[in-house]
Amino acid sequence: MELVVQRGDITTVEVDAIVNAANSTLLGGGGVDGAIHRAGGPEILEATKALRASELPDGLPTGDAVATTAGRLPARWVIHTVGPVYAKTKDRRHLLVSCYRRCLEVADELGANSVAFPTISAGVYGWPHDDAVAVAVDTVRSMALAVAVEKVVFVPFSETMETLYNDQLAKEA
Ligand code: AR6
Repeated sequence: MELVVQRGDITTVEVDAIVNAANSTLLGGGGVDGAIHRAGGPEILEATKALRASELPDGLPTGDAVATTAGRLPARWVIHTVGPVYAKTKDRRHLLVSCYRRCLEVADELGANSVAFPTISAGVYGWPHDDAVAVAVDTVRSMALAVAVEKVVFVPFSETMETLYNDQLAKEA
């Protein structure tokens, strides 16, 4: 599996599937979720509403992932996942690990060869940036032989985040 870092707006990345850091309702929000729905158009919301009306009446649990169309985006699919809200007093790291695992499993089931990830939970959900990046890189690396996905693109939104990814990737696996 090839791992690359490409700073910028994830909605413009040309991969088979982009990951959305959504919330359990799957009905949209701010941050990267808002950007994906704006750029992808109403088809994505129609698809998430259909999921809510069928297999996910209570919403998507934290740590899980589900795919929809990507609407007008260059990608073919959006894989929605729900990161944990950071809380110093509770260890929710396993849920953040689960987001990356489940996204790659869903991508594998879809037959997606390339997947782009934003830094899940690192915005509104308050996860410390260095640890959010460590979970992202280490979990994806740990899945490299378990899935057929050939390329993962990490998409930091800022230069400081980009540096964190490059530093983490430079560490021994
Ligand atoms: N491309 C790449 N990364 C982005 C983009 C973009 N277009 N926009 C923001 N980021 P967040 P969360 C970065 O808050 O913490 C939503 O309202 C951002 O700088 O989008 O998992 C959902 O509906 C940060 O590093 O997601 C949920 O309610 C990272 O993406 C809640 O926010 C994640 O920030 C989820 O919070």
